[in-house]
Amino acid sequence: MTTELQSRKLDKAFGHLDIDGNGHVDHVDVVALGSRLLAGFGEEPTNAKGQDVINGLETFWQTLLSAIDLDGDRRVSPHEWRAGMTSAFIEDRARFEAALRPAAEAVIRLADTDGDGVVAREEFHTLQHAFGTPAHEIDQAFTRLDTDGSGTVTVDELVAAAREFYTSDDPHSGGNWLFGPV
Ligand SMILES: [Ca+2]
Ligand SMILES: [Ca+2]
Ligand SMILES: [Ca+2]
Repeated sequence: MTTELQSRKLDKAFGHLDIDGNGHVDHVDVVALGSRLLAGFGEEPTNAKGQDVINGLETFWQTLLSAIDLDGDRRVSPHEWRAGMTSAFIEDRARFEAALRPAAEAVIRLADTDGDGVVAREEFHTLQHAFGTPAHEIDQAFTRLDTDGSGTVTVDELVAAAREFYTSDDPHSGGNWLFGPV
Protein backbone atom coordinates (compact mmCIF):
# COMPACT_ATOMS: atom_id res chain seq x y z
CA MET A 1 0.00 0.00 0.00
CA THR A 2 1.21 3.46 -0.79
CA THR A 3 -0.19 6.63 0.65
CA GLU A 4 -1.09 9.57 -1.56
CA LEU A 5 2.14 11.26 -0.41
CA GLN A 6 4.22 8.27 -1.48
CA SER A 7 2.50 8.22 -4.86
CA ARG A 8 3.33 11.89 -5.39
CA LYS A 9 6.98 11.27 -4.49
CA LEU A 10 7.16 8.27 -6.81
CA ASP A 11 5.65 10.30 -9.65
CA LYS A 12 8.26 12.99 -9.08
CA ALA A 13 11.07 10.42 -9.09
CA PHE A 14 9.72 8.91 -12.31
CA GLY A 15 9.87 12.33 -13.95
CA HIS A 16 13.52 12.65 -12.91
CA LEU A 17 14.43 9.29 -14.37
CA ASP A 18 12.57 9.74 -17.64
CA ILE A 19 15.32 12.05 -18.86
CA ASP A 20 14.22 12.10 -22.51
CA GLY A 21 10.58 12.64 -21.47
CA ASN A 22 9.11 9.89 -23.68
CA GLY A 23 6.89 8.54 -20.90
CA HIS A 24 8.98 5.46 -20.12
CA VAL A 25 12.14 4.85 -18.17
CA ASP A 26 14.61 2.73 -20.06
CA HIS A 27 18.35 2.11 -20.13
CA VAL A 28 18.98 5.19 -22.28
CA ASP A 29 17.52 7.40 -19.52
CA VAL A 30 19.66 5.81 -16.83
CA VAL A 31 22.82 6.21 -18.91
CA ALA A 32 21.87 9.83 -19.66
CA LEU A 33 21.36 10.57 -15.96
CA GLY A 34 24.81 9.17 -15.18
CA SER A 35 26.36 11.26 -17.94
CA ARG A 36 24.65 14.42 -16.72
CA LEU A 37 25.81 13.84 -13.16
CA LEU A 38 29.40 13.18 -14.20
CA ALA A 39 29.45 16.15 -16.56
CA GLY A 40 28.03 18.40 -13.82
CA PHE A 41 30.88 17.55 -11.47
CA GLY A 42 33.57 17.20 -14.13
CA GLU A 43 34.22 13.55 -13.28
CA GLU A 44 35.20 10.89 -15.79
CA PRO A 45 33.48 7.49 -15.96
CA THR A 46 36.93 6.01 -15.44
CA ASN A 47 37.59 7.81 -12.13
CA ALA A 48 36.72 5.92 -8.95
CA LYS A 49 33.86 8.30 -8.06
CA GLY A 50 32.52 8.29 -11.61
CA GLN A 51 32.71 4.53 -11.83
CA ASP A 52 30.78 4.14 -8.56
CA VAL A 53 27.98 6.28 -9.97
CA ILE A 54 27.84 4.38 -13.27
CA ASN A 55 27.95 1.01 -11.49
CA GLY A 56 25.39 2.09 -8.89
CA LEU A 57 22.94 3.28 -11.53
CA GLU A 58 23.51 0.14 -13.61
CA THR A 59 22.81 -2.14 -10.63
CA PHE A 60 19.71 -0.11 -9.82
CA TRP A 61 18.54 -0.43 -13.42
CA GLN A 62 19.12 -4.19 -13.62
CA THR A 63 17.26 -4.64 -10.34
CA LEU A 64 14.42 -2.47 -11.62
CA LEU A 65 14.12 -4.57 -14.75
CA SER A 66 14.05 -7.87 -12.93
CA ALA A 67 11.75 -6.63 -10.19
CA ILE A 68 9.24 -4.32 -11.83
CA ASP A 69 9.30 -4.66 -15.63
CA LEU A 70 6.19 -6.83 -15.56
CA ASP A 71 5.58 -7.02 -19.32
CA GLY A 72 9.26 -7.66 -20.09
CA ASP A 73 9.66 -4.92 -22.71
CA ARG A 74 12.85 -3.69 -20.98
CA ARG A 75 11.34 -0.36 -20.13
CA VAL A 76 9.39 0.82 -17.13
CA SER A 77 5.98 2.40 -17.62
CA PRO A 78 4.51 4.82 -15.06
CA HIS A 79 2.15 2.04 -13.95
CA GLU A 80 4.97 -0.48 -13.53
CA TRP A 81 6.96 2.14 -11.63
CA ARG A 82 4.25 2.99 -9.13
CA ALA A 83 3.18 -0.57 -8.45
CA GLY A 84 6.67 -2.00 -8.64
CA MET A 85 8.52 0.55 -6.53
CA THR A 86 6.01 -0.04 -3.76
CA SER A 87 6.36 -3.81 -3.65
CA ALA A 88 10.00 -4.05 -4.71
CA PHE A 89 11.64 -1.17 -2.84
CA ILE A 90 9.28 0.28 -0.25
CA GLU A 91 7.90 -2.93 1.20
CA ASP A 92 11.11 -4.86 0.56
CA ARG A 93 13.74 -2.88 2.45
CA ALA A 94 16.44 -5.47 1.72
CA ARG A 95 16.15 -4.76 -1.98
CA PHE A 96 16.24 -1.04 -1.31
CA GLU A 97 19.45 -1.44 0.68
CA ALA A 98 20.99 -3.68 -1.98
CA ALA A 99 20.08 -1.79 -5.12
CA LEU A 100 18.98 1.77 -4.44
CA ARG A 101 21.08 2.81 -1.46
CA PRO A 102 24.44 2.15 -3.19
CA ALA A 103 23.35 4.25 -6.18
CA ALA A 104 22.15 7.06 -3.94
CA GLU A 105 25.36 6.95 -1.92
CA ALA A 106 27.56 7.05 -5.01
CA VAL A 107 25.65 10.02 -6.42
CA ILE A 108 25.83 11.92 -3.13
CA ARG A 109 29.55 11.18 -2.69
CA LEU A 110 30.05 12.59 -6.18
CA ALA A 111 28.49 15.84 -4.93
CA ASP A 112 30.91 15.98 -1.98
CA THR A 113 33.65 17.17 -4.30
CA ASP A 114 36.36 17.69 -1.65
CA GLY A 115 35.49 14.47 0.20
CA ASP A 116 35.05 16.09 3.63
CA GLY A 117 31.69 14.38 4.22
CA VAL A 118 29.54 17.45 3.66
CA VAL A 119 27.76 18.81 0.60
CA ALA A 120 27.53 22.58 0.17
CA ARG A 121 24.54 24.42 -1.31
CA GLU A 122 26.38 24.97 -4.60
CA GLU A 123 27.19 21.28 -4.93
CA PHE A 124 23.61 20.40 -4.07
CA HIS A 125 22.47 22.67 -6.91
CA THR A 126 24.76 20.92 -9.38
CA LEU A 127 23.47 17.55 -8.20
CA GLN A 128 19.81 18.52 -8.46
CA HIS A 129 20.32 20.21 -11.80
CA ALA A 130 21.23 16.81 -13.26
CA PHE A 131 17.84 15.52 -12.09
CA GLY A 132 16.08 18.47 -13.72
CA THR A 133 14.89 20.03 -10.45
CA PRO A 134 13.99 23.73 -10.96
CA ALA A 135 16.35 26.17 -9.17
CA HIS A 136 13.76 27.61 -6.76
CA GLU A 137 12.77 24.10 -5.70
CA ILE A 138 16.42 23.20 -5.15
CA ASP A 139 16.72 26.14 -2.75
CA GLN A 140 13.60 25.06 -0.88
CA ALA A 141 14.92 21.51 -0.64
CA PHE A 142 18.31 22.59 0.66
CA THR A 143 16.83 24.89 3.28
CA ARG A 144 14.66 22.05 4.60
CA LEU A 145 17.49 19.53 4.59
CA ASP A 146 20.04 21.85 6.22
CA THR A 147 18.22 21.64 9.54
CA ASP A 148 20.85 23.51 11.57
CA GLY A 149 21.29 26.21 8.92
CA SER A 150 25.03 25.62 8.61
CA GLY A 151 25.00 26.00 4.82
CA THR A 152 25.98 22.38 4.35
CA VAL A 153 24.33 18.98 4.60
CA THR A 154 26.29 15.87 5.46
CA VAL A 155 26.54 12.93 3.07
CA ASP A 156 24.94 10.74 5.75
CA GLU A 157 22.01 13.14 6.12
CA LEU A 158 21.46 13.12 2.37
CA VAL A 159 21.57 9.32 2.18
CA ALA A 160 19.03 9.20 5.02
CA ALA A 161 16.91 11.77 3.18
CA ALA A 162 17.03 9.67 0.00
CA ARG A 163 15.83 6.63 1.92
CA GLU A 164 13.01 8.66 3.48
CA PHE A 165 12.10 10.14 0.12
CA TYR A 166 11.61 6.72 -1.43
CA THR A 167 10.16 4.83 1.50
CA SER A 168 8.63 7.04 4.21
CA ASP A 169 4.89 7.57 4.52
CA ASP A 170 5.40 10.20 7.25
CA PRO A 171 4.20 13.63 6.04
CA HIS A 172 6.65 15.29 8.48
CA SER A 173 9.71 13.43 7.24
CA GLY A 174 12.45 15.87 6.17
CA GLY A 175 13.47 13.52 3.36
CA ASN A 176 10.21 14.29 1.57
CA TRP A 177 11.92 17.56 0.61
CA LEU A 178 14.89 15.92 -1.11
CA PHE A 179 13.76 17.16 -4.53
CA GLY A 180 11.77 20.19 -3.37
CA PRO A 181 8.07 20.31 -2.54
CA VAL A 182 5.88 17.32 -3.38
CA1 LIG B 1 12.46 7.82 -21.24
CA1 LIG C 1 7.75 -2.59 -19.05
CA1 LIG D 1 32.40 18.67 0.84
